[in-house]
Parts: sequence; structure tokens; C-alpha cells
Amino acid sequence: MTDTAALETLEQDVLAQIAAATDEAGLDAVRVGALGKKGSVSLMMRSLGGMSPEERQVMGPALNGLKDRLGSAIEARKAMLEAAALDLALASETIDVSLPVRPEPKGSIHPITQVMEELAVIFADMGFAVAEGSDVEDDFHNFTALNFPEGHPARDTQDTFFMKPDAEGQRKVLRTHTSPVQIRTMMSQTPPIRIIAPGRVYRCDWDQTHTPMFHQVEGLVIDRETHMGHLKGVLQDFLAAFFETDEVVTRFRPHHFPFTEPSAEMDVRYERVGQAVKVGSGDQWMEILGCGMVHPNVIRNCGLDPDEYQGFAFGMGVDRLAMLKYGAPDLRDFFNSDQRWLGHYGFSPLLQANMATGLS
Ligand code: 2U9
Repeated sequence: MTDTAALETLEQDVLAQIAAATDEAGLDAVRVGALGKKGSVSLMMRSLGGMSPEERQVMGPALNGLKDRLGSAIEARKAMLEAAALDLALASETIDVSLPVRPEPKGSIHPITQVMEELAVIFADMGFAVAEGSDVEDDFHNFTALNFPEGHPARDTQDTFFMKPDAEGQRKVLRTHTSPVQIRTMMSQTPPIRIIAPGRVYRCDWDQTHTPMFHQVEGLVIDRETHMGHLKGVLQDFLAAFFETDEVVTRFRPHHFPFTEPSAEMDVRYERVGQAVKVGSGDQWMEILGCGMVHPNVIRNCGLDPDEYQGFAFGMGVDRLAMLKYGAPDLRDFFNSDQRWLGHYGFSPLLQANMATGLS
């Protein structure tokens, strides 16, 4: 026999169970026990069929009301338990963003890229901007503007990679130095100009110290009162910063380039320390770069007046700088993509060169 008092007792009982449920599984067990197929409320619903119409009129709505209230109470408790579980997860599942990344990075920065970054940082500190250009150049920007006479050996197919003639019959070249970048800068900007031009250059050459593609950095300063003293100061400061030493002893030896006059090669004192080379002091001289005052013809070829503007330029091989600084013996290894070599000579991508905390 079912009466409303029994319903009242059942309701209090189930509500107490709902309130006592401490997790979603426990709460679901209460739901099944009351509202599931064989649950206490469902069984009572089923007994409605055997009641008199008068009884059913009272018990029907009472049971429906009970079912609805228990359903709502279960939903409310469920929402509360979910919120509490989320709060607990947020409090316990913290992520330490200061930990090193996982999996540990395997890639490394190639020593040439590293040296290029170091060069950019050092020269930026002295007020130089980085300029770039195309690897494929025309004869004018690679040779003529730079005061190379017709018939100069560098214009020979033995030294230079020529492209097939294009639609206009023009034979482009793979640039043999980054100097066309400076030519284009001089033709498009007004002095003062202070730039370095790092990049790939190409020459027909292949042995232990020469690869057909190699890397250069050239520098150019054009202003009204620029002289060899500025050139020497800039290059000495550069070498001290690059080789991370206070003492650099250098000397100029006269040389010849078509694009500079006077021209010089700069030597730096060094000594061997085991396999490595210590640059700065020592009793031996090593040629490190070429330089000079920009030839008046070059200034004129770029549309500037050489009586108004002078400047200096320098050039050096980036690969050789990397070999000297980091002690790699064979230039050809730089381009073999050997993972073990790269692992040994490569640099962490997470440590960037800068003047404040160190270059390498
Ligand atoms: C302009 C005017 C002058 C760039 C210069 C050198 C000296 C030099 C070599 C070093 C080793 C090439 O990689 S290497 O074989 N370069 O000695 N380069 S002066 O002179 C310029 C450039 C552009 C407009």
C-alpha cells in the first residue's frame, strides 16, 4: 500500500543520499536506485496500475512531482560536483612554464648561421644596418659598376658561374661577391651609408679550403669625411668583439682590388693552442680580411660625386671566420649535413648572440 506519507519518507531518504554523494559515480548510483528502471520511484509508478481511480488521482501527480524534484536535485548536485572536481584539477594540475621544453630540441644552429648572427650583432652595435640582395645578378652590378675592366680574369667563365642567356640575350651570373648589394644601396640611398652585406657567393672552385658556394660579409661606409683611420678603428673593434679578446694587434699590407684605392689586406697576430687558434696576441701573422677606400670610379658609377663623398669597404669570408673561431678543420664538412658534425659544431637555437650576455 502506497500513501503520501511513504512518499514523503522516500523523498527525504533519497534527498539525503543525493546530498551525501561525494562523486559523480556515487550520485549516479543514487539516481539508478530511485529513478532507474528498477528504482524505488519507478517501482511505485508501476504500482499505479493496480490502484483504484481515486487513489491513482492522488498518487499519480504526487509521484510525478516526486520524480521531477528528485531529478532536479540530482542535476543540481551533479553540477556542484563537476564544479568542485574542476576546481580541484585546476588547483593540482599546474604547469611549470619555466621547465625546459619536452621533447628536448635536437636541431642546432649551423656555425655559419651563428657567425652571421654574431657579425650582425657586432656591427649593429657600431651603427651598421644589414642589407641583402639576390644571388643572381647582372654583369653591371657584379662587375662593371665595381670598376672591373673588360677582360678582367674574374669575368672569365673559369672563375664565374654564368647563367644561360635570357630572353634579352643577357647572361646573368651567380654573384661572385656580395658587393652588388652595396652598389644597389649606393644607387638607391643618399649617404651617410653604413651597411654590412652578409650572404652566399659563388665561384668555380673546389678543394680543402674552397667550395663553389661560400659565405661573405662585406661592409660599406659612405660619408663626407671618411678616412682610413675610421676603417682601421672599425675593423679592430670588430676583431676584438668577434674573437672576444681585448688585445688585437693588426697590420695593413698594400694590395690591389679594382673597387678600392688604396687597397689593403689586414693581418692579425695569432698563436696556435693545440688544434685551435688564439687570435689577438702571439708571434704569427694571419691574413683575415681585405679592405680599402672605395674607388672614386665606383662612387661615380653609383651616381654620387667622389669629390663630395668618400668611404671605405671591407670583405671577409664567413666560413673561414667560423673555422678559425670554432676550430673546424675542413671547409667541406660545413656543407655535408652530417648530423654528428652538426651536433658537435652546432649551437643551441635558444641562445641568441648578443652584446650584453655574450656572442657564443
Ligand atoms: C663596393 C665597394 C667596395 C668590398 C671588399 C674585399 C676588400 C675583400 C675578399 C675577402 C675574402 C673576398 O671572401 S673573400 O674571398 N674581399 O678582400 N672586399 S674590399 O669592397 C667593396 C664592395 C662594394 C660598392
